[in-house]
Amino acid sequence: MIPVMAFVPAAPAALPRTSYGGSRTSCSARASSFTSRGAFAGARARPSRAARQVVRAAVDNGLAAAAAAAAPKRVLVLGGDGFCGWPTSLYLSELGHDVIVVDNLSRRKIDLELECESLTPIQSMTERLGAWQSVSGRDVRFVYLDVAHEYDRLLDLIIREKPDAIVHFAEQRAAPYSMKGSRQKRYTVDNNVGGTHNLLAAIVESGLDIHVVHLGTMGVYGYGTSGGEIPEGYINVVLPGGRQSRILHPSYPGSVYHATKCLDQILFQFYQKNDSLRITDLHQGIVWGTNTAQTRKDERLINRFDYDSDYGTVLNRFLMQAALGVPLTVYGTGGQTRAFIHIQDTAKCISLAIANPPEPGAQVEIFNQVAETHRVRDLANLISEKTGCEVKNITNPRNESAENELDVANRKFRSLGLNPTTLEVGLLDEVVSIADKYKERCDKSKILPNSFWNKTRRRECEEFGLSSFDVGAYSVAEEDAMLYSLSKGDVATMEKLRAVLKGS
Ligand code: NAD
Ligand code: USQ
Repeated sequence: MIPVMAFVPAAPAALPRTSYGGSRTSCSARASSFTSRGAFAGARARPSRAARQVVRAAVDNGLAAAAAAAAPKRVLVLGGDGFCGWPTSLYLSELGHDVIVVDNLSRRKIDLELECESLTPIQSMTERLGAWQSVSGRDVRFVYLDVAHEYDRLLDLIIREKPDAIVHFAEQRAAPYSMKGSRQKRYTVDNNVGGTHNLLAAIVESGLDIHVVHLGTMGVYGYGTSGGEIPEGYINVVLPGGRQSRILHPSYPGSVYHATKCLDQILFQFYQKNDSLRITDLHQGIVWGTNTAQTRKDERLINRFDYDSDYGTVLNRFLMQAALGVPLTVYGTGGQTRAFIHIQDTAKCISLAIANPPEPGAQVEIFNQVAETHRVRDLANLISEKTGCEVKNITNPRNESAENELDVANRKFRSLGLNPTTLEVGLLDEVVSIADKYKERCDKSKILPNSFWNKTRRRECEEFGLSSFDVGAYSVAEEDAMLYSLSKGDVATMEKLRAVLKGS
């Protein structure tokens, strides 16, 4: 008989020795819990009194991330050319860390495959790094390397550079792309699990003590499947016979992509147990926004912005659809609740994680990297009220719960001083204005879903007639822009052309 585990709610049990120790219900112990872990030592030594004072002052002033600069480290950023990796690399560089970006540019190659580019005009790595040097005076190096398939080069790099920390973003991260077909499913598993395992094996072979900071996902938990608040990584359970245990929260992935993050978790657990690797796994929610304080410094530093149905994530897609004046594409009822975090906070969280490695021998540290949760239809309605755009419910191409609740603990980052940005109207405006600025680069044929979770979903979407769903119509703003350009700004000509267009 298969023993049945009873899942008990995350008890406010004592946090493991290596966790951040602050109260689970308030942030009042913030500064002390931050400093008491030897935050910026990088090494195991307790930081000096002066260093602790710098840290305490920084945290008290809400500058937790800046405090990380108290101990600059050498950091490899795997996947540092991507949406999260690029702004994070610049942020870490600005804090004084010695940053080396490692990337095989596979995301740019997938742009070619999908025939859809970032809405924003991202520059080549050489251009990006040159621009950063000229605005900041800091050097960030770049290594073109495939983490999943060039093990020997990865090992050599690690031995040569002896990084203090390696931030691991280098995975295929789109759930729809991972469900497109068997080629994409196999690529996602091979790339993500192979890359993660190469990294862990190389660190062990190097013999160096390197802190791994990995970008995981909230999707490893399922969304609200354990009942009650989702704890940070571990859950207390009662095993058959009444035995109590604390285990990794059960995995409940909703796509091949999310499944690879579950497999990563098991690899982390094994390598920590077997080789005492120091690992932090960040279970991140959906990232929104585009630019950060660093990427705004120069147009050439602009971050990528995905809007297509494979790589575009829901909030950024809605904001961009609003800028284009096309209906917002709510899948199903829009009752899906998800966790969100702004891109600037992604970078801050990484710097906090780097500054706070687990003690040697400690279990894998897991943070929920989220700011807030929202239901998809509430986001659509909020944006519709703000911009006047239409909301359309279309058949869901995904196999997921139509409605779910989501309550997520995020106390660990908060106890380290993170005060995350929430969906303030000002920042939504900023994304809409970026989308508006580059909307002529949008290919509207890429907006509707074209990856389906299974045959039933495909058939249902075809029956609904996704292809007849009109995102191709010109919005008033687009029509104006087109007429203005054709008439070279002459108002009389513009009106004549408008009449022609209406008559046709
Ligand atoms: P992205 O696709 O924009 O960036 C990933 C980068 O990794 C790309 O530049 C790509 O070229 C590189 N890469 C992929 N495979 C590689 C390999 N084998 N070798 C070297 N480089 C490789 O994705 P992103 O949005 O920046 O996400 C980064 C990480 O954060 C991912 O692991 C993702 O799962 C996680 N994450 C992202 C979000 C989000 O909303 N964007 C949310 C939660 C978690
Ligand atoms: N959705 C819509 N309309 C759209 C796009 C999406 O209703 O036009 C819905 C989806 O059905 C889903 C929800 O919005 O229920 C979120 O979809 P998404 O594409 O924004 O996010 P997801 O596929 O979960 O993946 C993204 C990132 C991934 C990361 C994950 C974090 O691409 O790398 O791991 O967010 S989380 O969702 O918390 O697991």
